[in-house]
Amino acid sequence: PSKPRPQIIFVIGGPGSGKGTQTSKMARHYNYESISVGEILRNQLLHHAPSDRKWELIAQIIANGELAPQDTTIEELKHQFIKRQGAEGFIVDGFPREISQAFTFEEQIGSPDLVVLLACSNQQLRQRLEKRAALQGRPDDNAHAIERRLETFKQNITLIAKYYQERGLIVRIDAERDEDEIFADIRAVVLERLF
Ligand code: UP5
Ligand code: MG
Repeated sequence: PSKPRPQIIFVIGGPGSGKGTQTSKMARHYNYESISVGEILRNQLLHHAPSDRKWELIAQIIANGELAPQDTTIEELKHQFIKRQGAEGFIVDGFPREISQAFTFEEQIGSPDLVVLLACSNQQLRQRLEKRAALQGRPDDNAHAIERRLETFKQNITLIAKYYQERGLIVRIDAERDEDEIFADIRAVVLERLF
């Protein structure tokens, strides 16, 4: 019998909502591959010379809290799926960021089986990112970029959530709690929906 196709779970939410934190927990727990589009883009920036115009522009976009060009994002994502083919499942952290990305992913890779939306107030998101900024300092964890990231998220989430809601794929999780409580809810949802 042919192998069932891999499960694809999207984890979306505002900046600082815990996408990275929960994606790592999920990938470990289910032995799925995790793919963080933001991290891939940040990594690429380190591997291209400052004279590379395309990546120089993307560095500016990210530092401003806006969205990288869709073609680049999808190409990077596709590359990761190909590189890790054979995985039983994928947890995708921080994608899609706009509705057209959702459509393109579906055309070129496939449909997600579940979309986890981590819901958190802007006030809580700001607090978490400011705290992280003081400790680590990601280039986009400054006051200006944080506000732009919040706005970019707000502009796009309504259509994305509506689209997956209509197809019964999205589950909204209260992400303003302890990491482990959130993860317990996610496990319950995954168990109910996918296993
Ligand atoms: N933390 C986590 N969970 C907590 C909890 N329950 N209670 C208290 N604290 C909690 O967590 C953020 C911080 O909060 C950490 O310090 C953590 O310990 C703490 P994290 O798990 O990192 O949250 P996450 O949602 O991953 O936050 P992140 O800052 O990574 O979100 P962004 O959406 O801003 O970042 P991302 O890397 O996804 O994207 C960065 C940029 O890349 C985008 O702005 C955009 O410019 C670009 N991009 C694209 O253009 N296209 C894409 O498709 C993806 C990215
Ligand atoms: Mg993250």
